[in-house]
Amino acid sequence: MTSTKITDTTHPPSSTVHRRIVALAGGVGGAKLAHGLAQILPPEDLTVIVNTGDDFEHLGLYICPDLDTVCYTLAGLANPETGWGRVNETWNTIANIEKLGGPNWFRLGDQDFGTHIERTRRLKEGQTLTQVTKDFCAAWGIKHTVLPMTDSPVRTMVDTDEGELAFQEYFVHRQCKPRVKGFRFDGVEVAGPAIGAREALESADAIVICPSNPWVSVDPILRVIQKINKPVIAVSPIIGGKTVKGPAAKMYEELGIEPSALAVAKHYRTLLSGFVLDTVDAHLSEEINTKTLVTDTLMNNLTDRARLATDVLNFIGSM
Ligand code: FO1
Repeated sequence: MTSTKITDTTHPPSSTVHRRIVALAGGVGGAKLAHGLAQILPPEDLTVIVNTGDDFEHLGLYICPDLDTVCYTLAGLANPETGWGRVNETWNTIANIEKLGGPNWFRLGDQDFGTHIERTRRLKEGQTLTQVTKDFCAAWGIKHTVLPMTDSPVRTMVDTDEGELAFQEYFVHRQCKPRVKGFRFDGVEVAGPAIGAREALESADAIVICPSNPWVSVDPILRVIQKINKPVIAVSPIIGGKTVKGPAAKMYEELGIEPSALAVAKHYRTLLSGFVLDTVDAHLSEEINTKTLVTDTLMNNLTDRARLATDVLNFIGSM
């Protein structure tokens, strides 16, 4: 209904209101905004709760793609080309596995392998994913709090015309080729939020839903945390009818969802106090039944991340 255009995007503007924020994030897009928020907010004012529905066991290792993407991004260790995996990576281990006839469809780099080996060892020793993530963040110099959404196994399962597939099998191995009919988050009914997540949500001034896929990456988090009684501001991952990265557009079409910022706002409608959409989608603002901020949401570089985070925080401050 109300459209607020913030024009002063100097970083960090003296007017930026510091609030205690919980950010909900999936993979690459979510990680970028989380990084922007981390550039502005002091460590005690930002907790990032990350989707673990994409986690899977592969080559005997416990792999958490979204959690690693967020941590690598916050630590400045992410591969800038893919958004996932490590910068300055080498690929000797996966090449050797391939040579020996093992599976090579999930591209794990040598440094990344180290993360999965050490995480798997610690989990087998009985540590929780929350504890392991906390220790890894400390080792990587991440000062803000990063939490997996849960310490219980939740698995995003994709219902397709070729049967039900685990998420990475569908998304990476089969490159989204099977026709998708829906999603199921196996284990979500019995999964409680990770230790610290409930407290972070209770002490937050606002919840920011980062620009991650609402149906696949954010819904599992919302299902686990269940109740939110704080203002929620979502940033659209869809710009000009297109997803910034990845094959999600095909997924939307098959699910009968028109890929648009409007569809995202409708998806979150019961939760929203505010919605952030790109300038190219400004015309949709009037149709969105909550307060909106129209701004540049594309994050091509570090400055963009901080600028969008500043805009979001100022939007929250204006409420
Ligand atoms: N995505 C791909 O499309 N291909 C890969 O080979 C791949 C490897 C990979 C390794 C580690 C990691 O943390 C993420 C990786 N991803 C890969 C990304 C990831 O699987 C998806 O983008 C997310 O699960 C969706 O949020």
